[in-house]
Amino acid sequence: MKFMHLADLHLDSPFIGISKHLSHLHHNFVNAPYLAFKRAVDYAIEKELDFIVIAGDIYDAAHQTIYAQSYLVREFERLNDAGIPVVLIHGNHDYLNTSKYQVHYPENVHEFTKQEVTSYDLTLQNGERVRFYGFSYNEQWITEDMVADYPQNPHETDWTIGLLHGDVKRGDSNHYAPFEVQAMVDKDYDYWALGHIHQTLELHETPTILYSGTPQGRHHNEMGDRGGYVIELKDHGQIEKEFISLAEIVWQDVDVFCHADDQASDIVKSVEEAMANFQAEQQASQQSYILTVTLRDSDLLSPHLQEQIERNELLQALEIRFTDHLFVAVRKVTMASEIEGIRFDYDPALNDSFQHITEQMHEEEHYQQVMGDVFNHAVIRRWLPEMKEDQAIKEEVIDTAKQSLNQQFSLAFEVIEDED
Ligand SMILES: [Mn+2]
Repeated sequence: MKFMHLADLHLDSPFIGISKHLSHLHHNFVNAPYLAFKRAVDYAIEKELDFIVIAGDIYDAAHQTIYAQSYLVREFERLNDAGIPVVLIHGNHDYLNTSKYQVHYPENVHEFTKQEVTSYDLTLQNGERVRFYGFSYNEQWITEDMVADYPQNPHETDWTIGLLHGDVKRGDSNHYAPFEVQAMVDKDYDYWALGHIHQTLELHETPTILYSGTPQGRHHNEMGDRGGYVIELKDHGQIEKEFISLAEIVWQDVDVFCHADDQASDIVKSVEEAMANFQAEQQASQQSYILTVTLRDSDLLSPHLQEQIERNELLQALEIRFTDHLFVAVRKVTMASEIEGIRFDYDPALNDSFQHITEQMHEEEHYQQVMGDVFNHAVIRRWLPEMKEDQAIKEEVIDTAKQSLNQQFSLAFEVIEDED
């Protein structure tokens, strides 16, 4: 039997962290998770897969937009018409408030609704029977280990699959149904379809315990191609795993090298060459690219040109390249010297504390504390409540804070040097 494993679709992501100069691409970004899912549905229908499992975070928020709901229902109906079942759970982003209105999906869809482990049996067209075990989040956090509640494989069906949205037990922040891999292995299932981690990650090979990752990266930290997995379970415990590219827009890091006598037009040309390479690639991939450019050896450029680049002047000179509906755009140009922290070499203690602070900023608790005033502001709370959870904004805030620190302290460094 052959099925598709998807997770973390985050359909109604607002993408409010997109830079101003790309604002007219905002629509493309908002649409990307939907189109990635559509690609998955097209693939499943074309290859006549037996079913699709979705391991949570289908929607980005517990309050789903009408657009997201109707889009999902429409795609599920296409699968229904093709005779392809869907089995899904909800995660921490799209947790089900069961006391509120429930969405009714087409009859090919089985939705685990309870925050307790239940089972669902599916009979495939070839007569084989599959047992699924899973649960959905009914609240944002689940701190208990849910794997304990999954039964030992009773072998009452041909196949047994576990669905879980969560994270491996670690340190002191265990808010997402923390589990231990060995406990999953001990259940003796044929496959574990995991969601929550946005990159592809295999936690165990036999039996396979796998995060399929998100089909559409939402910020530059979710770099590279994204998609889902097609899993074929064969007799005698054999398994075939194939990554399927689904992303509509791919985030990429690009290095561009500077030379001592480069003037502004040379740098523009070099970045445009890099963009052209992606444009060539796009013919085959049918994907758009959003680039984060790092100018290596930017110290070699004249101080004046460096200042201009710092003021984002270069970014404004780079036009978005379109091929039909696909694009290649640069979201940010950073000089290597800005991000490498080499300006702190004169004081190892300062360097350490800089590293420590920037790492700490990534911890959710610290970040929420630092940003508390912003997030609790009446206007933000009313109009942009999702900002608090938006990972793109978080990355942007941390990047900007880093650069600002870097700039301020590097100035101090120059002053000290001058005094010598
Ligand atoms: Mn999640």
